[in-house]
Amino acid sequence: MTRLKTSDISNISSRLVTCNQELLAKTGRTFLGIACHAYGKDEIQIRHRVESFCIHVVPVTAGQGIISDFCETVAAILRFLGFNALVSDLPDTSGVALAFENKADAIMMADDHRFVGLNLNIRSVADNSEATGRVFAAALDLMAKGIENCEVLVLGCGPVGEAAAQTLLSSGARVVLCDIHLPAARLLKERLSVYPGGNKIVIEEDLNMAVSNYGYVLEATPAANTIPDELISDHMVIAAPGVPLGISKKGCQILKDRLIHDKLELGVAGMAISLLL
Ligand code: PYL
Repeated sequence: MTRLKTSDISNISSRLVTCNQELLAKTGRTFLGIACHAYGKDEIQIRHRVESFCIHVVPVTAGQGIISDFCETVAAILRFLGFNALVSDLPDTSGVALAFENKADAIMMADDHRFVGLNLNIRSVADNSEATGRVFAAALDLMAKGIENCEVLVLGCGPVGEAAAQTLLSSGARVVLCDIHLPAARLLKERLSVYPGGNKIVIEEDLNMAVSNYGYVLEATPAANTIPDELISDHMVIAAPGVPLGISKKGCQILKDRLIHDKLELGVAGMAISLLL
């Protein structure tokens, strides 16, 4: 998992309104709407519930320590979605204890290995990688105006790619897996074979060949420039949760409204909605 830098996230809070409008133009839904679509929830009902749902974002000093602006940005995204969210005054154990003592409904916190949401009432866990893959797959479904029976190339077979592939299968898409580490693609194909449509999963071993052949791509790799500019076609639609973005600035200009990417927002929205379930 790529560790975010403050420079990756420092402008997120100030651009939430703009990014929300851009998502609306690309998918017909907002951050909240896409997250509700990902989890099959009615947006109107969710709107009524979010403002009374209290989430404490707890800084974690373990490992490489705190990333400046990380917790503040997570809380800003949650407040933008309508949640009653705050950054705890205390980190680590003290922050967790304070959330319980203040009867918070949930905690969100991240060490160097996992970023999770914890529902303190029903003891559920929302994992950022799983939620991110699920929400970006839902965004691709919306951009495609229904991904059912479409072939989708999933680049990157890690936790985010796995959640995305599973969500795409459940949406009726025909999933094609590609990873620079072939055993990772094979292992994921095996794990997904138990789901409806999982037995039809195809593995592409040549990334450039794969990118040239598919119009819908879910880019979930931790590498920059995964998709070379010369392979980006006029009909391509890409949802890219991978950090850093696997497409160059020139590639983004070619794709324009046919690309969705962010480094934290949609994943946090998915985590929050999954905590409400
Ligand atoms: C959650 C992000 C998404 C991509 N990489 C993940 C990452 O950067 N994880 C590390 C987060 C550390 C947060 C730090 C703090 O400020 O509380 N412990």
